[in-house]
Amino acid sequence: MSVALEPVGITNLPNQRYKIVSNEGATLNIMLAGESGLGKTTFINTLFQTQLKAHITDSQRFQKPTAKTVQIDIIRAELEEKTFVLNLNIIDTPGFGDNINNRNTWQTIVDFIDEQHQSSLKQETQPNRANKHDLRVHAVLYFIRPTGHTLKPLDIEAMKKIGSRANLIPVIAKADTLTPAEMLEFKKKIRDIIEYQDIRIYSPPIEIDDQAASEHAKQLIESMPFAIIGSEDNVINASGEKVLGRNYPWGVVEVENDLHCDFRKLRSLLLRTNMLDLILSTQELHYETFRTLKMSSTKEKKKSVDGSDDDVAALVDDDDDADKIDERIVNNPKYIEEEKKIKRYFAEQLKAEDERFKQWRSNIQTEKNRLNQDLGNLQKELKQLEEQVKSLKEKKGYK
Ligand SMILES: Nc1nc2c(ncn2[C@@H]2O[C@H](COP(=O)(O)OP(=O)(O)OP(=O)(O)O)[C@@H](O)[C@H]2O)c(=O)[nH]1
Ligand SMILES: [Mg+2]
Repeated sequence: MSVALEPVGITNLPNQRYKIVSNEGATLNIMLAGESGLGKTTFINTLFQTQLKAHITDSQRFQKPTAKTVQIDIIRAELEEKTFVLNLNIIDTPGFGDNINNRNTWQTIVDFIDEQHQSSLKQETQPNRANKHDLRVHAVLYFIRPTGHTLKPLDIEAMKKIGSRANLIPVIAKADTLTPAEMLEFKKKIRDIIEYQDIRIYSPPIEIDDQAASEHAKQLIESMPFAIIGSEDNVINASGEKVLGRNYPWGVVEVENDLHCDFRKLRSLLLRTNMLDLILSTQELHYETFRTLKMSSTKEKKKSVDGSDDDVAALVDDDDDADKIDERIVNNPKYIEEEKKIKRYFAEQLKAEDERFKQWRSNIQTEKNRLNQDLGNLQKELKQLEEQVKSLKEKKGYK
């Protein structure tokens, strides 16, 4: 899909690190997670000011049969702004938290993130890398229900898992349902939980040599978790302007008004100031962590089999399957040769021991014979001496 857009700001991207992304534009993969009905689909349509995805109505949502697992829907779009092309993949996950047992509801999401890293790792070891298809998740927007109270255990668990493998950006959905005071309070509570639970969230880097950029980054950090309002409709605001927003009997809430929500800040982070950092940190931090963990676990498996570190790269592509690895190692000619050598060595050792035992037994036998011989001689001598004593006694007249 190629969509003509009102400028969203992606032309600013080349200002970040032009050369890295200029050739084929950039690829940005954004994942949406969080409970059903929180406005994930609406948000993405709002962000790109176009209906990238048609979303189900509330009545459809309630009638929908309960899915056993979280779905993964990938929406691809190519956004063009002036000469800059953004290849966008939105990974929507409808159905999150819909089930009766939601304990492992985050598993599908986490598996998807891991699978993308795994497939990049696989492609890295392939000779033909030209058509490398990259769906590594650069940012996960995690939608939090605007309860005003606290985070659910499900959210805490899911955010912990996601934050350890991707850039996690928590957002408070439907910000228009809380008053500004309630929102401030709720944000503080969530920040406290994030800190207490040691949940790793994305933090825009602060550039010391760029005053304006570092100010902006600080502002972004302070605003987290971003409170957002999504809307696909235009409304007329108090000053008579046509703006994206939602109509209420008491007035209008505006998507792009900083007094109403943090939508603009989040958009800036995703598409302007931090797009490249999201992409690079996915590569340099999350992917490298995954790679290191994967490599060391593969090494461990191989080491335990033959004690050497070689040829790890040749083993990584199917490394989840321990049996396959064992099979490949067992069929490896180097291993077969090694095994033969060990067997030969054992056979020789056994033979030598056997010889030694036989020798020892025959030595014992000889010794026994010698001792028996000695004993016989001594007994003979004793007898002779006894006879001498007897004949001497008779000579002297002893009785
Ligand atoms: N008040 C309010 N309603 C919103 C907002 N964003 C979305 N909605 C409404 O919430 C409902 C659900 O929105 P969706 O975008 O379909 O929700 P979703 O998270 O994609 O839901 P699933 O696809 O089922 O996971 C719709 O009726 C939206 O109009 C918002 O910021 N404020
Ligand atoms: Mg949806």
